[in-house]
Amino acid sequence: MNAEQQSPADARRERGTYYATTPIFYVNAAPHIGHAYTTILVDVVTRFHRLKGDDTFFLTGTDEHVEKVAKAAARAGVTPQTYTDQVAAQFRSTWDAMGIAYDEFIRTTEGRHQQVVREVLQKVYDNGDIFYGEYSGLYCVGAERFVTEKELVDGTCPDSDEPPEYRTEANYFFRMEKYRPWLREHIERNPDFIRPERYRNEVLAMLREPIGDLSISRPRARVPWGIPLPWDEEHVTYVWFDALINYWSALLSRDLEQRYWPAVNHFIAKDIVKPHGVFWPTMLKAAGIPVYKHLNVHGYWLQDERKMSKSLGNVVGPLELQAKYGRDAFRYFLLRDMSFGLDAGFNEPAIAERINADLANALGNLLNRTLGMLGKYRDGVVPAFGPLEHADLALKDAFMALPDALTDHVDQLRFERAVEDVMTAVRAANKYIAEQQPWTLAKDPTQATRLDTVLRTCLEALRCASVLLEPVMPEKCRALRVQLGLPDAAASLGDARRWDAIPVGTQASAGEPLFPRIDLAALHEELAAGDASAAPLEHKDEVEYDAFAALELRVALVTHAEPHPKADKLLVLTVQLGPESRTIVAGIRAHYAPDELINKRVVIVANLKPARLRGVTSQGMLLAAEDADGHLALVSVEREMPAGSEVR
Ligand code: ME8
Repeated sequence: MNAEQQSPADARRERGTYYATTPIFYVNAAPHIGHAYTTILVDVVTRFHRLKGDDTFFLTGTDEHVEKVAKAAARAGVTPQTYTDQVAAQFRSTWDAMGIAYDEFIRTTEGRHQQVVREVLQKVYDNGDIFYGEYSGLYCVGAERFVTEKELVDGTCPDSDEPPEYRTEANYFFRMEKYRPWLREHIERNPDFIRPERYRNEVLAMLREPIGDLSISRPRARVPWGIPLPWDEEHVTYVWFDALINYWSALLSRDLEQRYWPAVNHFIAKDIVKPHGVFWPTMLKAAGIPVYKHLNVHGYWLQDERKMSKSLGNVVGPLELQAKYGRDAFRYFLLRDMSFGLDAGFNEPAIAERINADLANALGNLLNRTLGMLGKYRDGVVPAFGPLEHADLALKDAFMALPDALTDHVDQLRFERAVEDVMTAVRAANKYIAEQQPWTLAKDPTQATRLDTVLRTCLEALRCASVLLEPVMPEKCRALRVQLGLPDAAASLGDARRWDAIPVGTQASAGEPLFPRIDLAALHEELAAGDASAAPLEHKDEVEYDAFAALELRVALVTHAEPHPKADKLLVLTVQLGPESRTIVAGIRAHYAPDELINKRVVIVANLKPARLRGVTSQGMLLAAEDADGHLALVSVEREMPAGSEVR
């Protein structure tokens, strides 16, 4: 069949090639939830592609030639190699304990990687794209790069939150500026090269002005820990020039580059957009290697409104959380609660609430009720379908639409939507049970065939859900199918396109509850016990009624919202107060995406003196509740009230 005759669905079902990477993580400290998120995400995406039948390859690893490693090793009194061996092993064993199915783990201290780095460097050098020169500027050790004055936020590096130091060095430079016009054009011509769009725009903005040449070496006398340049052993390779090449060296060292390059999807968080969006493609171009296909950028997991990071010390251990909530349930939470590209707030009650709502209530309930009734009415034996009625067909259609919908969502990085679509169908199945009332059918012997159909419909719904959720919850989904009486085997996406896959007569039997409820009250108590926020409230001084009455509080309808052009934490909202429209600047960007706010009715202080916030005048203030962890929720009124209504 040629491509023109294929339907889009057929084309989608064709076996493709999919190569995905996580960043290689610095080995200056143990893995935390931020690293776990990207790694789990890539694990889920590659498992989804494997489910589809694609030829996939999943690469992760560690970035070891960094100055801070040399310093940490010196502090620990060991050699850098001993130190990195220990931490790299810790990353690897964490991923193994989390069931991450990576195909390759690369370390930048391995000979196979170093050899490729030297070859790439030599090639770029021979092409005349590397020269020797002197450079002075602000260097951030945390981010391992020179930063410009313009990039600094309150004197600190935007990537690491650390103050940079002034350095002058004679180094080798890569003629990066030369490739700027090419890169700009490439990004303009390939709208999905960097995704989501906000990061594409960020990189395009960087490319509107000169990007300069990139210093790619360090004097070996100062930094002995690194890969020596092939033509000048007195210099070692700069970390990014070394690290980025891992994505290529891992394939080359196994003769896999023909098979997987350049069908590569890099996954990173927004802290390392510049090295991946600017340094890496220009390096590839200069080395004559085809440029990668997609750079996929996610936001940060925030705790107390701050990025979780090793240097900030506010990290939660992924293994701890996995032990407490279960491996699959924890993965489910991470996938469902971050909207790709945006930041997400992290806290334990949110994990528990998500597990209870989706896994215990929706999916767990469907499983328990179905197997309970099957046991009670049919001794656990899977019946045949009778004639299908409208309600049966509607549920079947909802499930049969999912494989293509999920394929699109995953292609377009809408992971939370993919998961939510399955849950919507699962909730519809629960509603179907409530409407069909199998317990009533069971009382009437003339309805035996109808009862068979209803039970069978629920069994197929569960089976399809287990196939579709398998990339996110591999163990639980297989265990679910075992309870349905099916073999303990991996599924394929085609299994979710069938509605008749459980052989009639199969013996099903409920086992251990797969998705136990979490006792929220106990969790809150436990967290409060270890949390200073459980201290008594500190009240402000009492005020006269008049002081309160002087405030004009009103209901306002949000009609437009966008990020503040100059401040990371602020959103600029347009709100409607009766006939009047106002601009309000609010520090809620870490808590709400602009789109989420449109059409919300919020409460504002309407007679606050206007204030200029980073160049935009705010004509009022939003009210929001804040918990001890710094999470915000906007105040609104309990019924829909006209915009402009006064709040007394
Ligand atoms: O940058 N939320 O390594 P790194 C979400 N070695 N993701 C987070 C996160 C958070 N709060 N914190 C970290 C490096 N991450 C370089 C990369 S690649 C050639 C070299 C994740 O150990 C996220 O994937 O600082 C981010 O991009 C990465 O960890 C940074 O890891």
